[in-house]
Amino acid sequence: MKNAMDRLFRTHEIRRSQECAPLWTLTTPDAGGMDRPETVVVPGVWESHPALRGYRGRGVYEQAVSCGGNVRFLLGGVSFAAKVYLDGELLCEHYGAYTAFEAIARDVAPGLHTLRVEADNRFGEHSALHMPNDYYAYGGIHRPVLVEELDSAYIASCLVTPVRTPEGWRADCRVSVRNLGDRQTEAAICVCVAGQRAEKTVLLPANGTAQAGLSCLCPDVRAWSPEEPALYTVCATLLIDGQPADDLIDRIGFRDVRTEGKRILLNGKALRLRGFNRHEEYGGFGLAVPLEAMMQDIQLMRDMGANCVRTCHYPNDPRFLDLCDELGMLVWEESHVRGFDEQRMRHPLFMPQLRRCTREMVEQHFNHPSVFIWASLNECADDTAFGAACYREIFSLLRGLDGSRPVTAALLERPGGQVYGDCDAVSVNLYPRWYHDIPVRQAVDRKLAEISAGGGGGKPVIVSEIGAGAIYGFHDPFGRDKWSEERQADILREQITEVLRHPDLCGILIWQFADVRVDESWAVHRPKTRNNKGVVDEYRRPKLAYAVVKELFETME
Ligand code: ADA
Repeated sequence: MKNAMDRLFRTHEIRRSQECAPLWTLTTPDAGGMDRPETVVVPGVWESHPALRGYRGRGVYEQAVSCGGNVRFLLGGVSFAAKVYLDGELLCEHYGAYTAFEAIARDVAPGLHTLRVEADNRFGEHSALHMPNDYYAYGGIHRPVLVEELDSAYIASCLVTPVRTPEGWRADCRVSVRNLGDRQTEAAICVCVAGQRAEKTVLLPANGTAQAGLSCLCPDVRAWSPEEPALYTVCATLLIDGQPADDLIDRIGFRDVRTEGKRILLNGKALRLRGFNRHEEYGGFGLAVPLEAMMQDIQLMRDMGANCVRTCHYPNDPRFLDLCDELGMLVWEESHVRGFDEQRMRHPLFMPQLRRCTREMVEQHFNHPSVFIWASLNECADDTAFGAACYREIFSLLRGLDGSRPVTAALLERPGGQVYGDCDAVSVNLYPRWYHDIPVRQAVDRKLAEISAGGGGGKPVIVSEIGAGAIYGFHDPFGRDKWSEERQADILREQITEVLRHPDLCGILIWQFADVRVDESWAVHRPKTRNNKGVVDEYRRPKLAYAVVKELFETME
């Protein structure tokens, strides 16, 4: 085992937490799999292996781990359905590739044990969110796996809301502690934020969870902003019988976000969003983007003058969010769903699976100061009564989980939307000059009129997607045929110029940062089985549009 690398800083001083060693044995028992086990690297997706490029089935990962006592396995992301076993005994199941989950084994005899993780990327009725789509549903353990040895209780979460008061910033902490023991126990919770401390005694119910709210006034901290991304450490400690039993360390930033009229304000200052939609994918590594590549993506986006990234269409790796916190890159994060009509939204598992993904996203990524807005339900049926009710339910879930950030949804470019009035900021995906030939300004004004007529007038409006496709290396300087780099650059020039000069829009997110693999069922409209609207290709080689985006993002207000 090695030191945990699921975050980019140390998360425990007391809890024994380590990352599983990278080599696992992978067996692929279903049709199209390999006839014998192979050694693979975790985190990774099995599509990286030449024999498993298109494998859709189960992948059984095994590794011997040395542990004992109360053991918690924390799996950062398994795509997309998972079962976790220790020595053959099922510990837990989880659905959804993009959020972390835990598997707990109590009173494990100290020594070597077999950890087995079964990942499954087969589509079917059990899966309402993952389906053949305009991005690829990979298979495997694509984020780090931790092994933790716990005391009789542990800190499950510590969610911190920064609050601006007349006396300066205050950190409101909600700490959740889970008791693994059969007896009710008294414990003390202590939080330390930017050097300020607060403490509380709680009663932990037998085999249950207790919550405590603690606040620290932090008058001397600096605010977090894209220009000056000041970060502070928050450390929660659990004491049982006066002895340290567990801890949880995280990083926070002090800032507030709210909407006022047509603007989104961060620390009272209007945001002008210039950014990208980014799928979590890199060339041959699929969903398991190496840390260095995450960093390079942010550097490339910043090089083009971007200040914002949208994690389309699902929650991202917390290491990517750590980097955004660190570098002052604003993040729009959304729970996992893309482009469902009403029929799909009526799938009996749709709302339960979406609710769960949404809840996990907010609870796991609550403390990242870079996340300035929550979203969900990209391009679903916002034009029917049933669909609109789903939007409203998810918005109210988001607001209930976190009242400190605005909520939005990227809506389709079509009339009849019924939820403009329910969003804090209205977001629209527009493709003028690509899917249709209406001039950009006209398409934007038409949509703004619809938003106003549909109850969203006077709210901030974000162009959450806009873009055009180009195949890397295909040039047509004279004819400027579709799919040429020249045509994409032309279209992006008009799109960015018109959006950034429009007085009623507060920002633009280009679709998209990099080309991504799509499901084969999309290939007829997606040359090379890729969504080719990236400004860079899947290996981050810049297309001509790169220079256009850079020029406009750097020079236009
Ligand atoms: C949509 C969708 C994206 C992508 C894009 C496109 O708006 O949200 O996932 O499919 O269109 O390339 O057409």
